[in-house]
Amino acid sequence: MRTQVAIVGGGPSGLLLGQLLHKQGIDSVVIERRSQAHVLGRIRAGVLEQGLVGLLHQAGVGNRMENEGFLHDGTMIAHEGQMFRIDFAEHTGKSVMVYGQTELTRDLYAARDASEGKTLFEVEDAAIRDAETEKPYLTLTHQGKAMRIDCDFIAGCDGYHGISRKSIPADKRHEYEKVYPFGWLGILSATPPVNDELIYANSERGFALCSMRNDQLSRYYIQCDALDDPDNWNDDDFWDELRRRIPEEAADTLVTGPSIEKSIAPLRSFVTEPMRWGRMFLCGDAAHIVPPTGAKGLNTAASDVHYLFEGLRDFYASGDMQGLDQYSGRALDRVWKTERFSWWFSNLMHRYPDQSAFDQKMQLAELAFLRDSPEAQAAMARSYVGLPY
Ligand code: FAS
Ligand code: PHB
Repeated sequence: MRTQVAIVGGGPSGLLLGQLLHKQGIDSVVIERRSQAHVLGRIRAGVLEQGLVGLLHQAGVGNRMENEGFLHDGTMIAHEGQMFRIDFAEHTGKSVMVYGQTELTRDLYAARDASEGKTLFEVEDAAIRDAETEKPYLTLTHQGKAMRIDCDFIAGCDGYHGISRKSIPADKRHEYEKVYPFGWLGILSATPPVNDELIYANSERGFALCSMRNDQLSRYYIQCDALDDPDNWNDDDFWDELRRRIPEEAADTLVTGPSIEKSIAPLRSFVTEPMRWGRMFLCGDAAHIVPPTGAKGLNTAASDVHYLFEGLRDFYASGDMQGLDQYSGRALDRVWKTERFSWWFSNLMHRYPDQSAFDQKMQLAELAFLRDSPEAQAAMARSYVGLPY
C-alpha cells in the first residue's frame, strides 16, 4: 500500500491531522492498535481552547460541537471553603468550549468514514522503517496479514505508550519527566452539574474538580493516591469525599447518582525532544504529557497538529520543506509554555503527601495572591483559554 502521509494512532491527534490533510487533498492512512469502539469508549478531556475549536471547523467537524458544546467565560477556584472566579472574558476577551474528547473523536471518525479515509484498526506489530531516509515506510500486521505502507512522511500520533517516540534512537532523544505522587479518580454520572462553570478546589483533604459534559452529564475528579484502585471506591464513598473537598454552597446542592464510568489517571509532566526524526514527526501525547489540571493535553496536541499540517501543506504545494524543518522547534516552544502552566496549576491545587507546614502556607498565600491580584488572574486566564499558535 502507498500513501502520502502514514499516521500512526487513531486518537484525536491522528484523526484531526488526517481530516485537515484530506481537506487539502493530501492522502493519508491511519493505523490504530485498538478497535474503533475501544477508542470511542475512552473518557478523557472536556475543555477545548478556541484554537482547537477553529481547527475542528477547518476540518469540517465543528457543527455538533457548536450545537451541543457549552462556551464558558470563566472558572471557579475554591480554597478554604471560599470560591472566587477567574473571568476569562474580562481578561482575554475569549472563552473555552466544554465538549468531551469522546464526542470530538466520534465526529472525526464520522468525517473520516464519510471521506472514505483509510483507517486500519486492531493493527499489530507496527514498526517505523527508514524514517531518516526519503522513503520511509511502516510494517505491520493487519487481520493476520503482514503489510507494508510506503509513504512520504510518518506522523507519530500514537500517544505516550506508542512506538513512534521510541523509534527515535535513544541517544538522539532527550526526555524530561516529573511523576506526581498522586492521581485523579474520575467518575462520570448522569446528573446535572453542581455549578454552571467548572470548580477547581484545593482542600486540606486534597484536590477536587467539578466539571461536566452537558446539563445532564457531570464529570467529577478527586485527587487520590497514585497507587489507588477505582475498585476501592464505591459511589457513596466517592460522593462523600467530593462533598468534603468542595465549598458548602456547592456540597449542599450536589446531585449524586450512579457512576457510569470510574477510572484513575496518573499525573505526569513529560516532554521528549526533538519531535522529529527524519521524515517522522511526533504529535500530541506521543511527544508530551501534562497533568490534566490545566486541561492542556488535548489542546496542545491540537497546536502540534496545526504546525505539522501547515508544514505538510506547504511541502505538497511547492516542495518547500521550511515548515517541516521548523516543526519541532515551533511545537516545542508552545509545548513548554503549556507544560509550565499545567505544572504551576497542579502545584497550586494539589496537596503533596510530604508537604511541610511552610509549603502549605505558601500554597495558601499563592491562592490568596491569585484571588486578590487582577494581574495574576489575567496571566492565568491567558494560559487557560490558550496561548496563540
Ligand atoms: P491518544 O493517546 O489519545 O491516542 C493515541 C492513539 O494511538 C490511541 O488510540 C492508541 O490506541 C493508538 N496507538 C498506540 N500505540 C499504537 C501503535 N503501536 N500502533 C497504532 N496505534 C497505536 N487531557 C485533558 O486535557 N483533560 C483530561 O481530563 C484528560 N484526561 C486524561 C485521562 C487519561 C487516562 C489519559 C491517558 C489522558 C487524559 N488526557 C486529558 C490527555 C488526553 O486528552 C490526551 O492529551 C489526548 O488523548 C491526546 O491525544 P493523542 O495525541 O491522539 O493521543
Ligand atoms: C474534564 O471535564 O474532564 C476536565 C476539565 C478540566 C480539566 C481536566 C478535565 O482541567
